[in-house]
Amino acid sequence: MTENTSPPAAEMPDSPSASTLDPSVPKRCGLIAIVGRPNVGKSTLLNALVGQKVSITSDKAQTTRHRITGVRTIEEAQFVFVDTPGFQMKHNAALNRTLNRTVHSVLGDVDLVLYVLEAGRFGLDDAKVLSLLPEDKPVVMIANKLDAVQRRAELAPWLKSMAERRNFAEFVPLSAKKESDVTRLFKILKPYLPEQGWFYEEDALTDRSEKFLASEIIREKLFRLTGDELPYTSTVVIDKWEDEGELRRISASIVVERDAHKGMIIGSGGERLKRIGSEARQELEHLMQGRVFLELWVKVRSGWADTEERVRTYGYE
Ligand SMILES: Nc1nc2c(ncn2[C@@H]2O[C@H](COP(=O)(O)OP(=O)(O)OP(=O)(O)O)[C@@H](O)[C@H]2O)c(=O)[nH]1
Ligand SMILES: [Mg+2]
Repeated sequence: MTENTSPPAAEMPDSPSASTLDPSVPKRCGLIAIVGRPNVGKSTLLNALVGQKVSITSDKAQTTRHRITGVRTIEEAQFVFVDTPGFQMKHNAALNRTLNRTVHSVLGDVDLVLYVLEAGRFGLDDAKVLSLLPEDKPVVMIANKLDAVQRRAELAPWLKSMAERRNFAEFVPLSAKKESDVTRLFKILKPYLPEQGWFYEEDALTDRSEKFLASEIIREKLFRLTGDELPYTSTVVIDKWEDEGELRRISASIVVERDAHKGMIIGSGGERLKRIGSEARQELEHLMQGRVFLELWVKVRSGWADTEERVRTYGYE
């Protein structure tokens, strides 16, 4: 269940400061959406592209719940990637409607779409996502998890069949976990960025706050350390955040729908909750480069994912 959490930093030259850029080369900047069904590796790819973890990942479907922006500036080009929740059709609760709306609203604004699949697989859920992609935008097909493909020879006919489904701008089989693949992807994407000024500072990584990242990191540990028995509707809310010099005092609640779920998270003798807290604290200390005191609570709020109002209260746009 534990996974390597640090993404490979893409092997790109350090971006020169703006003042050293050749002024005769125009700046480029573009919005690139990352879409696909749940669990294909969208967030893993985003983190690899940014060179730092900005979006949480797990082997459970529907890990990502928000639109998350990750930024990478290389020489004159600023890539603004938008990670999205895996498009979901199975359930129809308010949470899912909200997640799907997020995907739709992202697609309206972007210059380019990365449509992520698992290499060699194209199911109904992948087809549904494909049918949502706008006709008038270039779409790059990413066949991810190439490292997991046993029979490479079968990939060529699969790619050919994919080419018949839509006029894709590019086909890129890769592994989001392989540094050289990620470097190659930047070169492929750069020509699609429009010539225009940058939207973010040169060293920006994300538009999300530390507080948001903290709640997400706790949710990641929760997802990774509980089995499939924990419904995906559990969420995390930061109740208190105090900076005392180098020390951060954070108090957070894990919100679940049933008493039984509360027991699963706490575990026997409180062991599981302790482990979630301690793994989250270590990662937060690494992210914030300072000591963190983390207090975790578990609360039951039945039906929170079923009403749109509650979903909004918990920070889903
Ligand atoms: N073998 C292999 N596994 C990968 C690769 N990329 C991602 N994964 C794994 O696939 C699982 C899902 O990754 P995520 O990045 O969370 O997937 P996602 O598409 O963002 O999922 P949702 O947010 O739920 O829509 C995790 O267990 C990753 O470690 C890859 O290139 N190779
Ligand atoms: Mg994700």
